[in-house]
Amino acid sequence: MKLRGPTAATGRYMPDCGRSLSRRELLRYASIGAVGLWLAAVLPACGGEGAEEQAAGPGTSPVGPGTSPEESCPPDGIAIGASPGAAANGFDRTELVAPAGRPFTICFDNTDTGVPHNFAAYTEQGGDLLGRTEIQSGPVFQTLRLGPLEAGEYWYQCDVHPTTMTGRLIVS
Ligand SMILES: [Cu+2]
Repeated sequence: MKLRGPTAATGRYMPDCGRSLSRRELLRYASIGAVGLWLAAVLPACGGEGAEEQAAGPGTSPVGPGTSPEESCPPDGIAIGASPGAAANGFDRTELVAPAGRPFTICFDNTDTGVPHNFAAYTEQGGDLLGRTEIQSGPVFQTLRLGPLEAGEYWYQCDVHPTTMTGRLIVS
């Protein structure tokens, strides 16, 4: 039997989501040693329950969701950015307004190439952490789910530059 390379196998044999493998197919995958690669390729694509956990591995952000580069900003996302020079000049916005009583998403666009930043929200300056993105060098796009928060004034900063990159988060 002629063996196929893993790449050819994943490309050719990727089944439709939801279709279970026959015993014969399983044996074939096992025989070419491509089961692991096949699982890695198919599970995330299927997006079924549990797939995310199984796909998570080394390199996955420990800070939570929202750091995947291919993730996009939802329509009601709140945008904020860090441009080149942000370490000295701050975020491109020093005030954000968010809705009270329901979760919302911060969309943080770090376009500061080679410079690490993050977005972190606190109850107040030096207060309790509400949520933060991973510290990563730009260019990187991150999202952060926050809330629900009670109406009031909160604090956000970049944890790398907490004296220059700061702002007020107004929840109303
Ligand atoms: Cu920073």
